Amino acid sequence: MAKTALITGITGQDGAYLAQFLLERGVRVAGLVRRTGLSETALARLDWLGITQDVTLIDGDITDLSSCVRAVEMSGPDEIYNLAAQSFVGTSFQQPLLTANVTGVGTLNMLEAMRIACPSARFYQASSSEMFGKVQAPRQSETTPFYPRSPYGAAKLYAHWMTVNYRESHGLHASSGILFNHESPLRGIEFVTRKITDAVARIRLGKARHVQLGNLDAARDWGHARDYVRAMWLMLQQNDPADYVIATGRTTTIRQFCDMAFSHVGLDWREHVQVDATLFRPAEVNILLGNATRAKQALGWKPLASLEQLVAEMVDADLKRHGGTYRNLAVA
Ligand code: NDP
Ligand code: GDR
Repeated sequence: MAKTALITGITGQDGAYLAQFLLERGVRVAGLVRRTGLSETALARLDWLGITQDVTLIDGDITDLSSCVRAVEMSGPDEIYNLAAQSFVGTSFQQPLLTANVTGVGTLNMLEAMRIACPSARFYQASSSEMFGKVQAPRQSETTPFYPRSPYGAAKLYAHWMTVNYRESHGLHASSGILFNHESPLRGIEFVTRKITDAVARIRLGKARHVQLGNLDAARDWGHARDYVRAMWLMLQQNDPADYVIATGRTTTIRQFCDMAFSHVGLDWREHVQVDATLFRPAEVNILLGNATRAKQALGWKPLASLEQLVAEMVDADLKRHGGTYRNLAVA
């Protein structure tokens, strides 16, 4: 019998890749989608992957418990992937209550919906390396103490502990993936990697000259979203629920990322990147570096894409979006 999965946040980067991954394995996929998320632009990622017609979309909002219960009842899932969130750290400083409601309490709504309507399903929570924030160890693993530095990080920490609590007090098969940053051509334009690769494409094609960025010294452990959704699925295939760090074990500054992305099309980043102090965050997460040993040993998971491949794929996709390819240009 084919399994059924319910994905909240199916219109986001990870939701789209996860839906594709599950469909390829014969899993039926349903997604909780906000009414505004049913517009053509909101479905762009599913369209990009060519799978919009292959998934069942259920109208609802994660901040509304009745929507969550209804989505679980309608789809009857074997697996629930809770990816919906206000996921942009910068916005969480300006909209802390909305972030708490969506990213924090929204998770509790989904856990309650599962406990009430489908307690034998398996639950995945999209936890985040932002929970480590002001890092308490040079490499962060499942045992590193948390120290969130933003309303987003604090909301994710609440959701993380509620997931652990529902596992321990209600016996739910609920796992939490503490995922470090992961990117792709489907990354939202507000996040720094995509902002850079989009700018590289526009500058290369003569449509722009500069890009304004904030803190270039921050460092992140960046992987490819396609590798990370595989880890989510692996967690739910285990007999016992648990928490896992998913990371590459390599950290890179924003400055170095700029160098890689601009060099990919033969440009010098120093001629095009301008620092704008207004883009600095009120409290910064300076460096993240994950230790995914548990996932490697227990799940057999490891990242397949290198950062170099990721950067090249993102820049090439943005060149295509803006109507050109680097190799077609007489600038090489
Ligand atoms: P995105 O921002 O791309 O996607 C977020 C999704 O949540 C969208 O589908 C959005 O729908 C949906 N959503 C937002 N608010 C609501 C709501 N009130 N009700 C229902 N759906 C809602 O995030 P990613 O795909 O990058 O990340 C997926 C999850 O993983 C998020 O929870 C994120 O916080 C977490 N995470 C991400 C990491 C990363 O590096 N990408 C790392 C660690 C954790 P809409 O299209 O309508 O806006
Ligand atoms: P992050 O991702 O906050 O790590 O959260 P983001 O790409 O927004 O920032 C990474 C780092 O880059 C610095 N930075 C800038 N960031 C943005 N967005 N725009 C800029 O112009 C800019 N200049 C410098 C930031 O200060 C920061 O240090 C992502 C999200 O996907 C979360 O949902 C997820 O939980 C974490 O990754 C892990």
